[in-house]
Amino acid sequence: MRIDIITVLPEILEGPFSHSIIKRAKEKGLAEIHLHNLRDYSENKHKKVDDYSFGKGAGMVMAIQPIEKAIETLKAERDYDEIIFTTPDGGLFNQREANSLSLKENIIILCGHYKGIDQRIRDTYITKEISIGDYVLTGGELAAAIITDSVVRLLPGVLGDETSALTDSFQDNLLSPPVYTRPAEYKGLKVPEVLLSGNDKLVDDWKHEQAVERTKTLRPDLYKKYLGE
Ligand code: 6GU
Repeated sequence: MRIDIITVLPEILEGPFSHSIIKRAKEKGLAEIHLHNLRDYSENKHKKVDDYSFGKGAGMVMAIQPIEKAIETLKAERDYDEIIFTTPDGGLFNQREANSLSLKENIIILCGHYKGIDQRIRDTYITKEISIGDYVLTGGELAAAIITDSVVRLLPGVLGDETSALTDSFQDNLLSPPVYTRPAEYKGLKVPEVLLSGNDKLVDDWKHEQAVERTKTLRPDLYKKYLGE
């Protein structure tokens, strides 16, 4: 899978993709992540990418020209399955969306900034608008990092068997059960007996029970989905 991210702040996104699992996914050739500095596409002599908004209302708006050039340049190279814009007024991102994006071949993520982008870009190019939660960030870069991370870890071969995405929280609308490692007793704190039993069926039943109980208590909204309500 290839992900092209268009941003005015590529520096922010260099860190998140240079470590651990995502770094390894890139090295194995399972994911290509390309950062594009929007300023490089500006035809303005000062490399400006924003301008005052028409009508009343404070705040700068990301202009059409650099974004159009960036997107058209990429589209000339390959077809894109999705052109995503990160914005607080987008649809809420969740595991289902991550699963769905992980099946695409090529996607563009355009990071929002300032007071938004010229609506004509949204009307012309954007196929999906995504928000990562009901709060406001200074820009869409962290959202793009979150989307990319959650999608790349789902690609076949990225996670080993023991960390398989199939047992994730949210995969079946349940939180994960508690986990323990050695020692079996630490300063009087004991690991639940059943986990030491060696009885796979008992262990699986216990884990499921715990997952259901946790979800009911911590995420009643998710519990309703689990029950199919
Ligand atoms: Cl995608 N962008 C910004 N600026 N704020 C957000 C967001 C995105 N998602 C939640 N808050």
